[in-house]
Amino acid sequence: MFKHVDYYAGDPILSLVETFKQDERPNKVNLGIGVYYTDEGKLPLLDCVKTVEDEIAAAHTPRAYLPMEGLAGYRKACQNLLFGENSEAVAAGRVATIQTLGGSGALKVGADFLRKYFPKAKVYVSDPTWGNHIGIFEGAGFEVCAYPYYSKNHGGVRFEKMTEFLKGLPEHDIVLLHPCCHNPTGVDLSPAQWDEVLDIIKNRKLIAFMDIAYQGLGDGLEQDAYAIRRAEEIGLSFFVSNSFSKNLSLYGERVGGLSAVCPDKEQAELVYGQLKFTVRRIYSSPPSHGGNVVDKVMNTPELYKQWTQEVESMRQRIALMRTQLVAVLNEKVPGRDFSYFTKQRGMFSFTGLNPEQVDRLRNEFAVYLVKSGRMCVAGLNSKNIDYIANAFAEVLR
Ligand code: KET
Repeated sequence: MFKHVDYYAGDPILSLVETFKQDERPNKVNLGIGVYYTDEGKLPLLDCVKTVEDEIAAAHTPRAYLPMEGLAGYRKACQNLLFGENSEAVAAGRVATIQTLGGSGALKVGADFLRKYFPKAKVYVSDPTWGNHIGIFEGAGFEVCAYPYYSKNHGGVRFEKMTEFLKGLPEHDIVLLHPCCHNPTGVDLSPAQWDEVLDIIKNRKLIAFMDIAYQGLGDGLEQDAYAIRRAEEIGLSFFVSNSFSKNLSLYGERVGGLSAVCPDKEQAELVYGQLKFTVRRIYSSPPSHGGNVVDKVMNTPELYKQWTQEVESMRQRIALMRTQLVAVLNEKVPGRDFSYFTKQRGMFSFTGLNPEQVDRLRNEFAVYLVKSGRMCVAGLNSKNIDYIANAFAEVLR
């Protein structure tokens, strides 16, 4: 019956987690998947989350279905975080937001919606991008192509090539953008560059799809939303997918959101209806536990404040690891410029290591990176940083 089924070789990021688990070497370090670990190398459960979960457990609430669109307080919280408390678009009812199954679920619902209403569009992702961007949009039936982004030569953005390319795209093609903490490179656009890119998107009538999975871990919660706020300000209609997996450390709860900024309230209502319909036809409604946790943390002033502090300390720890890594590498591998590690933002860094060097790190040192040379900086800590820098120095020699 199933002989014709294609073999699935596994996902390059997720498979690495499994291989890592089976590795018995005591000094092993997982710098593969985009997960934040504490300085003790542990996956944190945030204090604000603990407080809410204690309350939820004590209340022994029955588990009703959530509505297709998720919890109202949750959706409001997504809007506040992304567009700011004083957003004109939100106040005007022009933003349709739903709670989704993580950032991935948001991408999928958005992709299915766009495929239905813009069937002729092509999707453009940055070269390179998170692998599953391609998977999710191809899975929705789109042809996915790439726009120039990262330069291997200078480690920055090929900005002229990028803007030239975008200027050549036809109306209503879809451009996937990372508002902050670009995955996998860690190389972001500056605010001035965003202004230019968003103007092109507006003039060419392209559809921006902004995927923000690391808000708060780049330059701060507000700063990281620059591109989104600017897009609203210049009157774009666009999509935003967001994730609480990383900034609330709620990976397994599948907590994300999808927002569509529309030209007016009437269109937002139409889009909102179709987003709900899309959800109904895929998984019906989002999960309630994670939804309730996010809702309570975001809508209780003391907990919200505590959360912003907890995100800020994660952000600062990542930044500190970047500085320390550069300091150790400068000492161990003199004459090479490692400053790119501190220029990059967020959880990831493109190390510049080639696939053979990545293999050597794993085989000889039990240090796991994604084949592309992407490293999750949030896996570094004060105890393993010397070991890792040494291992890097060895394979770079
Ligand atoms: N967008 C981006 C840019 C992203 O890096 C991830 C996850 C997601 C969306 C998905 O978020 P979630 O809320 O978990 O559905 N990236 C990490 C994990 C993964 O590959 O699934 C990673 O790149 O390691």
